[in-house]
Amino acid sequence: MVHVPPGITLVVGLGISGRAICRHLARQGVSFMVADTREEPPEMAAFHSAHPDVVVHCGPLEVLDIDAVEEVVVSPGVDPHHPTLAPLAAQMNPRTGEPRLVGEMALFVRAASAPIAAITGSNAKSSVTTLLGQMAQVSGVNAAVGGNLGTPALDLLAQQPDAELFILELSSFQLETTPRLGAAVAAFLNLSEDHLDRHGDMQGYCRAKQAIFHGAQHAVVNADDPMTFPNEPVATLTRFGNQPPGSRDFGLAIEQGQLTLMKGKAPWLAADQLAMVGQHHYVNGLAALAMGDALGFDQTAMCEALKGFKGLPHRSELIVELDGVKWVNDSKGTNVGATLAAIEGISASLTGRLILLAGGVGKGADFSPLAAPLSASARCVILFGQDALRLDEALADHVETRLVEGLEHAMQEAYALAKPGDCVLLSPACASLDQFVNYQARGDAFRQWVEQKARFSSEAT
Ligand code: UMA
Repeated sequence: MVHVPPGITLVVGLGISGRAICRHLARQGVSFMVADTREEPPEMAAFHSAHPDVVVHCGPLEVLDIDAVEEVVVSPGVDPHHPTLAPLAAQMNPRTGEPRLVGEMALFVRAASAPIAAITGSNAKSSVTTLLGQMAQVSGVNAAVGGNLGTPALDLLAQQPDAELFILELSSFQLETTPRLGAAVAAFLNLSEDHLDRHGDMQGYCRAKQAIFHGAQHAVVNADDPMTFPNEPVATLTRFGNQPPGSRDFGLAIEQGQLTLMKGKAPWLAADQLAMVGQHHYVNGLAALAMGDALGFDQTAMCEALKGFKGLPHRSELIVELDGVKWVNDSKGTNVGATLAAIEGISASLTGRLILLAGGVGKGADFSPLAAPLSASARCVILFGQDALRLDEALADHVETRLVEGLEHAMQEAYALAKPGDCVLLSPACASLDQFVNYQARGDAFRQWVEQKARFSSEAT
């Protein structure tokens, strides 16, 4: 057994968040030790030189005797239900009044002095977080933006100590270990199957995300997705969605023949003024407007920011139009809900058909919701990677499917099949880790292949 000294904090995980937790504890003068289940966590030399006196345990957690520890702070990628850790979640820490097992956001809430605007959801949370950050900037609000996206939340405290607002993207993993967030505005954008390998089922996944509302002053929820409504009382609430909105809510309506982003009966912005295309992007815009409005941002400034927002890489990103065929990179479509949103958002504006490239690690998801929209809009679905066969079983009765080895083969097939007016969409509905380092590498491979094709094609003409 390895004894963890009494009264200290144990940090579990030495990834991006774990290192940010360690830096935060060091700044606060708290004694801590670190454990990581991997025999060789990444970048150990850099860690030892930054924290020469900190003891690090690498390997199984089962050998740790953590009875005397004051608090355990787990990284988001570490399951708090691990048998060594789980008992501490049920015990109170008398100093903090919180469980003895928490995550990084518990430390953040204790230390932050500015209000928090928090965003969660299965999809689009990075887009809405970034967009709200740009709205804050144009409105003249000094906001620090990060969390599950970009800079870890605890590093923001040191990097922007004078921030007037923290805008944080939060994952279910981070929320699961946050006892009370106390956000000024908390938005739950949508819920569709993801991370069931960690949360067990949709109830467990939704429960983890609902923690975004603990102590919140204002909730922003999706009118079209009741699973996003708070399960606890929140003082005020705004809805956003696809339909004409209620009096204080945000939605879409036809005004003078044009699809328009509305607050109640007031038209705010015609959809065709947005740089991003696809109805799912309009709804993301409405979510950010609803949050900014609740935070008191200026309406004109918010609309300016929204008009200028081109979207994030790997999220329904138009790479090039080649021989009349659009090639769209939605590599961040790592779950069924994200891929559904991309299919529905893009196929509405196509004159031709969709060719979907999908596959990878399915994380136990049910792919059948993809069948109906693909049968309506797709020329073909080209499948690759670890769960290609599972996808094929769900789709083959409804749409033409082809099985190939990897992304490059899928792109070659798509190139041969596509006709002018079509769109080749990489939106895999799966994680990338069987064939790529991450979804960014998968999207970059897509981009490079298409850009090279486009270069050859322009040289040939
Ligand atoms: N790991 C171990 N043993 C350990 C610690 C980690 O095997 O002791 C493994 C985990 O199982 C995981 C990997 O190492 O496979 C990374 O886990 P981590 O907790 O160290 O992750 P970080 O590097 O700290 O990155 C995390 C988020 N990652 C996860 O939640 C898995 C990053 O979100 C986030 O940007 C970063 O903190 C900063 O806050 C990425 C992500 O994929 C983008 N998030 C998921 C999502 O968006 O769907 C939740």
